[in-house]
Amino acid sequence: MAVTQGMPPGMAVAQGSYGATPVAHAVQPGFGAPAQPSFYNAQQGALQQWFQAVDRDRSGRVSTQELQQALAMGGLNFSLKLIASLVRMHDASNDNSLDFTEFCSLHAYLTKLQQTFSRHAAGAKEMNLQQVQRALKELDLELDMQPEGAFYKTVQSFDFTHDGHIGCDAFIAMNIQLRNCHKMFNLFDPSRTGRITLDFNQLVWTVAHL
Ligand SMILES: [Ca+2]
Ligand SMILES: [Ca+2]
Repeated sequence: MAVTQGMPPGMAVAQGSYGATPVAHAVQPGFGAPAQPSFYNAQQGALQQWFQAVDRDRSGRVSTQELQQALAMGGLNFSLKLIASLVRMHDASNDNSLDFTEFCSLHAYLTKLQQTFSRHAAGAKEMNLQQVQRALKELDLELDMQPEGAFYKTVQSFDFTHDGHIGCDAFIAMNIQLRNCHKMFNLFDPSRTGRITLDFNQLVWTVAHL
């Protein structure tokens, strides 16, 4: 368990259950296609080398900026805000950077998302709405499917071309946001009632963590 955000305002006890999946050091099998090594299909030794290359200032830790550059090299162009969110998700030591173990955890997480995307996209570069729904379900993220419900609104917010299809980067970004929503919700719902009440400042605090 890695609650890295501290306690939500106005909450007596923070019992967030969301944390980085403890799969550090798992050697991920490559998933075909790319001939040149990428962030995803790197084996453990390659991952160590990658970590050292990413850690440009040789601090032994990967910063948000360093990670952004690394992911961009792997074809994932994310905003610094999203990267910071990704770092928080895997930053078990809570120092705003990733050591090698945390980096491996991040790698495992992104690999899982990428593999899920590839499987459901069935070779295409984008997924349609049905495929997104099935992929999210597989990742235990089931949302309200009504026309104006959470699922469609969320996908829409990542579907910048408004054609009902999203690519892998958008799928990953969506997952990060949904995971963070889950984490924040659980922080405000320690006894798991399935319902929370927020005042304005708590809402602002929550949004700042997404
Ligand atoms: Ca560094
Ligand atoms: Ca850390």
